[in-house]
Amino acid sequence: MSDNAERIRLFKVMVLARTCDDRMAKLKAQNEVAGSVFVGRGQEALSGAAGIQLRPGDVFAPLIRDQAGRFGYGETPLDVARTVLGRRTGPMRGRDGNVHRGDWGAGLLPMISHLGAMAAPVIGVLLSRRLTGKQKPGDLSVGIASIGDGGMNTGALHEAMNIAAVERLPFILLVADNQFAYSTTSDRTYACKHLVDRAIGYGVAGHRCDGTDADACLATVGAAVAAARAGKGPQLVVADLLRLAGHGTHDDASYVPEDVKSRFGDCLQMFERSLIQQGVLDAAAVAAIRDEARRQIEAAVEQARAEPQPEAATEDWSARCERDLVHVRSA
Ligand SMILES: Cc1ncc(C[n+]2csc(CCOP(=O)(O)OP(=O)(O)O)c2C)c(N)n1
Repeated sequence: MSDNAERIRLFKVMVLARTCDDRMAKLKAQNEVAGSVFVGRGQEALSGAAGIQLRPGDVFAPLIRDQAGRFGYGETPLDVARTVLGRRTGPMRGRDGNVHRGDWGAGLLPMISHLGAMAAPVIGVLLSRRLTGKQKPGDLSVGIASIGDGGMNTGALHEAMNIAAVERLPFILLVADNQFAYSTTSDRTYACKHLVDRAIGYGVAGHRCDGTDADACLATVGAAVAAARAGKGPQLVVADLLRLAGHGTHDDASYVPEDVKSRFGDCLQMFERSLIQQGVLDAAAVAAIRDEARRQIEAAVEQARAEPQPEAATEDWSARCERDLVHVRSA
């Protein structure tokens, strides 16, 4: 089992993500958000375990359910609030859909699409690092791309996995198999027994874990990251879980049958219970973590609300602006 400091770090990131997601969903319900809001309820353990095991110099391409991973990797609540509320002070300067945010300089790639588009950019960064002599053998910087079970069936994803395997890049594909591709059930999405079996076909290492068990996620993602860093090539991690919400706030997930719901617990509740039962945290410590998360998210929302939205007539609409280019030059 991971050490308790790491477990507490993961728990804090999960609480912060859940608090943030709930707050953004409420802002949407209050009509303060243009576009939809997507939440990662039920997927925080896997996502957070990935985010906290990356280090500066690594690359992370999160998807729409990865607030926990984003926070674990260093995204701030203020960047979230500014983007969701469309403020020009945000990382995408208020010009982009609220999940399409990132920071190239920090190795946090802005999402192009939820459907398989992010593996290739991560692999491209890793390959360029090798070709420009920036990798240290035996202690490689690694890249993680998140994907859902639906996205696993897109052409771009297969091409990216193939070249990652051929080049033996330090790439980890993190698959949240949440039983549904939007509302399509897994038996209508793929025919192999389990998605981890595809590792054999790609020629990469495969790992499987219970995505509702935070300790299992820490151990499994940790092993995959360590193997990639050591030069053992791409790693496929598939976690079994259920998203405990709709695809986005516009979807009530009424297509999820009760018997499926009863098979999967809430990773955050279960982790809290086991940390308390094992004496790692007590009820007062948990309450303090929750209060601190609420304080941080409220402060970010209040600050973002007071800031300006972009001015269509005067905004620089070019894809990259001077601020982005400064990051790239210094990378
Ligand atoms: C290129 C592209 N094709 C189709 C869509 C529409 N779409 C959005 S999410 C989704 C299914 C995603 O399934 P999965 O990866 O399992 O994620 P989940 O929402 O279930 O977590 C589809 C078909 C899209 N966003 N982009």
